Formats: sequence, C-alpha cells, structure tokens
Amino acid sequence: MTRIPSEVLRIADDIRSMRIRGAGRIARAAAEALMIAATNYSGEDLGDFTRYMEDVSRLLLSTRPTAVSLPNAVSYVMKQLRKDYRGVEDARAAVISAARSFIEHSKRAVEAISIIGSRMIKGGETIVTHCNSSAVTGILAKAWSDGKMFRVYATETRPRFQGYITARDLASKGIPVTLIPDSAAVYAMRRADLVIVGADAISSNGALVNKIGTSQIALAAKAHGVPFYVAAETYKFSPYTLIGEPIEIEEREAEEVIHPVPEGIEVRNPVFDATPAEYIDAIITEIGVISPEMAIIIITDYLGHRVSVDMLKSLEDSEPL
Ligand code: RI2
Repeated sequence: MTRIPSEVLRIADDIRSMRIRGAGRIARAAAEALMIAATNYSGEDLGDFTRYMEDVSRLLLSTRPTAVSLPNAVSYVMKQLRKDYRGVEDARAAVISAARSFIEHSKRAVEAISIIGSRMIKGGETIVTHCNSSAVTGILAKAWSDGKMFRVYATETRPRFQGYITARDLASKGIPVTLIPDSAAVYAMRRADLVIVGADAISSNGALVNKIGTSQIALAAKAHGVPFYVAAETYKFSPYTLIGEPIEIEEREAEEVIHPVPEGIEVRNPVFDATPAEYIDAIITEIGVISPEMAIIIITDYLGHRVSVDMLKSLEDSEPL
C-alpha cells in the first residue's frame, strides 16, 4: 500500500489543529490534499489507487467533524472513482480535474456571494458579525470598496478568538470596526441594523450550524427585530441531514477554554451551535438570496442528492464517501 505523502499529512494536521480554518478554506485544502495525493501515487494498479485515495479521504474526514464543506469537497472529488477507467492515469486525471474544479468553483462562489451580499448593504448601517467568515468579510470588503459607509461590531469569539482576525482584516481595509466580548450580544443588537454570519453547515430543515455563540446572537437579533443573514456557499448545505444524519457538533479540548484546567471542575468546549430556520431572514448563496426553507431544494434540485429506497439500501452496505 502506497504511503500517504507528508504534504497531505501536514494539510490534515493543519486542519485538525486549526492552522487551516474556516469552512470554505478547509474544503479547498481537502480538495488540494486529494490532488496532491493523486499526483504522488506511483503504483499502476487501479484498485490499489482507489483504496489509497479512500485512505486519504478517511484521514481528511477525520480532522474536523462539523463543517459539511469538508465531506462535500471530498465526495465531489472521490465520486470520480466510481466510474470505469482504463488505468491509473485516467483515474488520476479525473481526480485532479475534479479537485481543481471544486477549488475554482469555491473561490468563484465566495466572490459571487460578496457581490450579492454587498448589494444588501445600503450604507449607514451598523452590522454585527460573529467569528471569522471569509464569505462575510468578502461581502463587507466589497460593500466598502463600492463606497458604502457602515460600521461593524465583531465579537471576540472565545475561546479561539477568531473575531480578532475579522477585526484586524476589516480595520486593515479602513472599515470602522469595534471588537466586543461575546457577552455583549444584546448591547450590540440595541445599536445594530443587520447581522451577517457565515456557516459551517446548513441542514435540510434550514437550521444553521455555525461557531458557538451564533444562536445567542440570532436570539438577540430576533428580540430586537434586527435582520439576521447567513452567507454560505451551496457546498455548506448538508445532504447527510436529508437522510437523517444529524450534524455532529465538534467538541475541542478543555485547555482551549482555560489552561491549566482547574482540578475538580468540568470544562466543556463545544465549538458550534445550531440556530433554527425561524431565526434566519435570508441565506446569501452564490446562486442567489434564498430563505432557509429552500435548503431542501438546494440539496435535492441544485446539488442533485435524491433520496430513494435503493439509494438508502446501498448506503446501508457501504461507507458514504
Ligand atoms: P467561511 C468557521 O469555523 C466559522 O464558524 C465561520 O463562520 C465558518 O467557519 C465559515 O467560514 P472555524 O473553522 O467558510 O473557525 O465563510 O471553526 O470562511
């Protein structure tokens, strides 16, 4: 069995340790890792190549459990290996081409979202965001470069403080930004006109899974009548939820919350939470602005995942790669 290249192991480790983070970046890094793995395969047996690529996929999928962009990227590339090929060269070419096209599509999707989302900012608003989403910062950067004036409240996003990345990024573009503790959600909402957050996963019932604390911001927005928007590429919609698989909420080490962990105290570190569809006013995707109730249509009609008894039965005997 061919060994997994060190560069691929490094990408997997970077995703696991969050040196590579953000659901979109994670997905592109996984596609790149599959491309590197395929390029480096030196054997000539198609069956062996397929098993090797499945090993690489399993490694990538084991890194972080919540962002559905990761399994969606892996399955977009790996479904190429369900076709018939004359030999390794053809299969390798198909894998590399699918990985490239995923990465290209992903970048263009983020760009389309920034254009569409920026049109929803009229100028003069106070906008709240949470964590660090490149889809969201893309929208804000585009609106600002189009000459719209607004200000942003960015939450710190304990325990990993990704809100600092957002604040630094916006400030570097000249966008007025105020960093606030996560517990200032209501304080911010009293002054806010709009909330825009990113997404790690959206389920078939339109619920949003995003960085822990998103749901309390959504609750505060609802209570204050502030519109709550989500910026999400369509590969953040989960086909797995369509067949009854819940989105797993990642729980990371207690040491991220407090170090050292005090003796005799249990510390929990769930890193995502779920916001029900009724708290979401719109989802800004690369194919347009939709309501959360349209999630099912995105998964079935746009992404092409159809449920049938035959498909469900075949799932029971194989791994859903
Ligand atoms: P983009 C991040 O997760 C945040 O929860 C953010 O909202 C989401 O990914 C989407 O980010 P983490 O990797 O794809 O920081 O919009 O745990 O960049």
